[in-house]
Amino acid sequence: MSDGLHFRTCPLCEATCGLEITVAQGAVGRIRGDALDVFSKGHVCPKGPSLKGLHDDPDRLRRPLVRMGSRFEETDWPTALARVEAGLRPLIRDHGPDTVALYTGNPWSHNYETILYTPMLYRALGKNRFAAASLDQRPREIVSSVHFGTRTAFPVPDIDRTQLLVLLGTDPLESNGSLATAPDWRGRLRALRARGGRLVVIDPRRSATAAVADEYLPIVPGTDAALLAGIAHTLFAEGLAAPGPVGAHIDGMDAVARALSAFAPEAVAPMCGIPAERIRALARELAAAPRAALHGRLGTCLQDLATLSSWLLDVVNIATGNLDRPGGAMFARPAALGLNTSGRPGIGQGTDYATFRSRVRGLPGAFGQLPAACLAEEIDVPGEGQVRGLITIAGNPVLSAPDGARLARAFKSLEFMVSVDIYLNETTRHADVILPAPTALQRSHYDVPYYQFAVRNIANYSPPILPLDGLMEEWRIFLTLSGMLQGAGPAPDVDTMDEGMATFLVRTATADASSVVHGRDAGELMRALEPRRGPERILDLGLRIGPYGDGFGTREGLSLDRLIEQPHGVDLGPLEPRIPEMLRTPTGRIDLATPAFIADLERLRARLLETRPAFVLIGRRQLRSNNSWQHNVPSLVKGKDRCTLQVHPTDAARLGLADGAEARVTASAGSLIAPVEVTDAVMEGVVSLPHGFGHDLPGTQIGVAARQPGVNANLLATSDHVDPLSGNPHLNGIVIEIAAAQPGER
Ligand SMILES: Nc1nc2c(c(=O)[nH]1)N[C@H]1C(S)=C(S)[C@@H](COP(=O)(O)OP(=O)(O)OC[C@H]3O[C@@H](n4cnc5c(=O)[nH]c(N)nc54)[C@H](O)[C@@H]3O)O[C@H]1N2
Ligand SMILES: Nc1nc2c(c(=O)[nH]1)N[C@H]1C(S)=C(S)[C@@H](COP(=O)(O)OP(=O)(O)OC[C@H]3O[C@@H](n4cnc5c(=O)[nH]c(N)nc54)[C@H](O)[C@@H]3O)O[C@H]1N2
Ligand code: SF4
Ligand SMILES: [Mo]
Repeated sequence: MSDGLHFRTCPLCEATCGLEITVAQGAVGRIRGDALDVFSKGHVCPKGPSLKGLHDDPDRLRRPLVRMGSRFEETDWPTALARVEAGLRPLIRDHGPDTVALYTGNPWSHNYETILYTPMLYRALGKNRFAAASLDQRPREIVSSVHFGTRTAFPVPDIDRTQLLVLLGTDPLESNGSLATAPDWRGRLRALRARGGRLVVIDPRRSATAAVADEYLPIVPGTDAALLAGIAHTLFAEGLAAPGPVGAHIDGMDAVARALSAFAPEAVAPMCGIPAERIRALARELAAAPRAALHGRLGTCLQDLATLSSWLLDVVNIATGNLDRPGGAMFARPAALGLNTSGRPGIGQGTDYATFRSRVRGLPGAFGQLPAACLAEEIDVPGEGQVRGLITIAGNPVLSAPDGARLARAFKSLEFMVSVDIYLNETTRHADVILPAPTALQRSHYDVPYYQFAVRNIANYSPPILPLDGLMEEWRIFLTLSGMLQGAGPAPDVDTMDEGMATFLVRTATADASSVVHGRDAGELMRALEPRRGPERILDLGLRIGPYGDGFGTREGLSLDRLIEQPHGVDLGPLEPRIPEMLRTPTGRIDLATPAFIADLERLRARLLETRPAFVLIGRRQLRSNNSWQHNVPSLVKGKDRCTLQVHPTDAARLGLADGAEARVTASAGSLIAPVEVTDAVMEGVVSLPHGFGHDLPGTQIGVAARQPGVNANLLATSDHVDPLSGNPHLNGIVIEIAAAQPGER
């Protein structure tokens, strides 16, 4: 933590770019791409350098806030924590652990402190644990847990070696990629085409990525399962299904082929809007390509056929022989493998899908969490087990989840709410106490989750570069909350809890017959990890017992000390085949014919006959934005209004909507007015509005964002409309009506 040049991984999105940061007189100077970073080689997007603006933002919280009537007042940590304990502990004591809910948001996953210490917090709570994952990749996690036995075993498109890349519902040139960690998608896609490969993008919107593709296929929102069923049908019907070497580890292919018999391209084409000949040809191209990868992301996950779509993505990658082959869809081998701090299957690992359900609607839980779509009703519907207290960590569900207005009312009705966040925003304004988190520059960093689905195997550790300035590390906040909820008072002995967790993990490793440290003395290993504490000690353990680790002196290999010597990261090479070694299913095999997925084909079949609504709404991401929370940095929001409603010219003409005019958009859940952007990038009958805006709510402290507030797209989304298998909300393809707004209507 000194003046000079520092190198660290940007934690803002999944791409893990290396940054070069100048610090002078204790303040952040210039931030630019680290040209020597082994993975990103200097690439950054505009958000990386904005870490300076985020850190220096005068609106950012630097001291705990406690509610005094309708206002907040700054206070010291002991006072704030005592208030939290006095608010939450009696609720648990009197009503049981289900009465306090937890919501963890997206930045939670970009912070190894919060990830590694979540199981300790989970231990203090009941079943009402929610996460942004259930507004995102939950369907993919469910399919991965069923097929591969691990929730986070995501088949990653091997974009650096493939010859045919088909992207479905993902726009990496704006989002920088998802569940396929790769800095510089633009450069990698250019390289794909330069080596004679092809890029096909399937999206209802001619996205930035579609604009650089060899072929763009518009698809009706919410119909990916139909398209994928048509592709898979062709593969089976034409005898093209050939899984290759992984076939020896797969069961149920024939049953899947039979189950798909009703989904010939001619049957699915009217629903998805892609001609039957093109669907059939795409199936043949995928089968014939020497190396091909089909990658589906957010567009396929936020719809009511999402789990079915995720399942069919695997079916197609497997049937075309591309699962686990170089240039196909592969699995990373993360260096800190085995960092399952829960110490038991279920959280992070395993197949604990639908083993418990939500109180009000009976939606299925997964991996120790319930769908965020039922958070509001768990608070506002009275009865035994009702939620009365809430902890939010790095989340802004009032803007990011469906039914935001109902959520806001529900939060207001809570007996006690505490938020761990860096801003006083749309969600945290409802808290009784806000505990400020350090910024990315004030903590160490290692991408525990994202290296699990990187397109190369990479390890890169970043030390903190700025002091905590009186803030509390988030792992200490987690342990404090965990202890106080379990009755240890407002200031639990966090160091002893941490010692207990590390000892437990070391003992688990020494007892594991497959571990490199099996049979070793746990005390000796604990001493070898001295003097580290907190997430750094756990990371050192994970690296040393991981696949490239030094095994605590038994071989040459990685340790945290070795990573610290390599500030630009360590490149552990391209992805390598991992089946069957990585399979963690009870049978050690991949069963493709899961009854719940096959049964869900009935819903798709019924849908094939429905008429398409006149207008549906989808979202979009924008390079200079990040969900709801980076709109307070002037360098990112300058320029034109980005929260526009994109409408196709033909629709605009029919509706009498001019570019820049205001349109009223109405759905069953609500109504809003947004400025129109006429563009043929969207399909006819499809309009697009980005999410994460709507910063005009009272009681926040995000002055820059409030001056360009935009509208909250999720006011049009209802939490009632979900994918029944995952509980994910249907946010892409919301049925809407649209009309010119009357003058003065806003
Ligand atoms: N309509 C529609 N809705 C969507 C989506 C969509 O595509 N369309 N996308 C969905 C997806 S993929 C996701 S992941 C969710 C995201 O949903 P959320 O995670 O609930 O929303 P974010 O906007 O990411 O909110 C992040 C919060 O973390 C705070 N924060 C930032 N950095 C830190 C930190 O270091 N520590 C702490 N403690 N707090 C921090 C921010 O101030 C903010 O309050 O939204 C979902 N909602
Ligand atoms: N700049 C920026 N980067 C981000 C984020 C951000 O908010 N801003 N958020 C981060 C997060 S939390 C995530 S999860 C990732 C997500 O990363 P991506 O999965 O790449 O997400 P999007 O860019 O929203 O791309 C989704 C695409 O799906 C399309 N789409 C909508 N409906 C459908 C449909 O029914 N079918 C198909 N086939 N396509 C559809 C949309 O038009 C859009 O182009 O991005 C991360 N990176
Ligand atoms: S793409 Fe941008 S936000 Fe994502 S890691 Fe790189 S610099 Fe950070
Ligand atoms: Mo996300």
